[in-house]
Amino acid sequence: MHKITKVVGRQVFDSRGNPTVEAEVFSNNISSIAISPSGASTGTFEAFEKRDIYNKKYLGKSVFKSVEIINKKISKKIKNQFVHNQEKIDHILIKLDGTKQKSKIGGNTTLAVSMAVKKLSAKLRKIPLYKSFLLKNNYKLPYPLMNIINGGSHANNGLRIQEFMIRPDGAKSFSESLRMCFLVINNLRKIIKKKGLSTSVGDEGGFAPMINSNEEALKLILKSISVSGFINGKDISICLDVAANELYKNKKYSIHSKKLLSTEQTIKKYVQLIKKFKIKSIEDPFSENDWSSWSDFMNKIDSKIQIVGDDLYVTNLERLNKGFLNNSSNSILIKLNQIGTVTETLEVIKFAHLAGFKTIISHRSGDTEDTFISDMAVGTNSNQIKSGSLSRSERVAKYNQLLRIEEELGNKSKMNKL
Ligand code: 2PG
Ligand code: MG
Repeated sequence: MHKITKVVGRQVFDSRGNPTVEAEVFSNNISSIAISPSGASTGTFEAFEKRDIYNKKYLGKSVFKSVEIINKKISKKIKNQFVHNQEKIDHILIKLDGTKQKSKIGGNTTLAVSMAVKKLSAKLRKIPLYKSFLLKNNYKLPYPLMNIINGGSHANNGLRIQEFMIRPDGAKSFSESLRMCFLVINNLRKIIKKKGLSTSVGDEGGFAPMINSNEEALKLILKSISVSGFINGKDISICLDVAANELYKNKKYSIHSKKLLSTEQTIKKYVQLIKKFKIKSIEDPFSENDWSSWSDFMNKIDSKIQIVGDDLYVTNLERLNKGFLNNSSNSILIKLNQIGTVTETLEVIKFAHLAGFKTIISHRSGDTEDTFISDMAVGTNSNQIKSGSLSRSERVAKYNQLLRIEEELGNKSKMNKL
């Protein structure tokens, strides 16, 4: 049986150029590395992200304290543990922190170690990482949710909605799904350029043109779908992440324009948008504490529309349970660093599936070359994966890993159901 012999922490950088935590876990001379990502539009109930706020050398953003905790405390605590005993190791990390939101040692500290242990276990067992999660056979590929126009806190334009995404519903294989997105993105670039707007990209690799109306962004996408020869709502669907936490003030929302509207008016506008643009999925349409608006919305819309809780649930079992009881949504976004360990993340996914929720595995807006989430999406039978656009290597790396998995599965490979 393989035992952990050493854990090393180090500070590396994420896609926004900010410091982040990397952990390397050893079993004798074999090791695996994992890196924690970092969000911009974060939920209040997420695991705490530890940074050296008083160290001005990196403007308060360095993670040397986390590195020290890994090298001194965590290394000592998990040394000699069996590598394959993920749950036990994760519980040691949870106990070492001891707080509800990992506010002592940081979810970014625990997660890097937890993911590195998972990777090392698969490596030592000589199995691909995706085979080490919940599923034992019948692996399927997730549909990509590609964020092709960036707004909100991920871009400097005036777009209020954070993510305008496409999902290639008509694709029969993962490689085909990428080809479809590739075509739409290339046509969108041409359309944006023709309008004299900038084709530079935002944090998640989608275009960030200087436009400020949601409808204008949606019209650009609509056009690029049809120019590519696809039918909106059939071959390709438009999906949104509103990230409404950022647009909530005095119980009102400024989603559709700068004007603050009541929940009732906001729902009415959503219903119009869904109809006009055949939108199939909306993430975080309301703020994280506004539970009643979520269930009001669910009661007003067609049950086929995917309503996704991200900041609402923060990959937390208690909050998901509340959402299940309240009929708040029918789908959950899964982000490992919202909770801080692999074991807790898998518990949330298992519960979500039992409750009939769809699971969408997600990157963070500050991400890295780590492709753990691609394997996790396949290994947990998750329907979809959200990893930005087909641009910026930290985004594309996740899609490339899925291409490799698809190739390895060969003619057994199938797409998951939507
Ligand atoms: C989101 C994410 C990822 P961030 O809101 O879903 O797209 O953004 O990592 O900034 O929270
Ligand atoms: Mg979100």
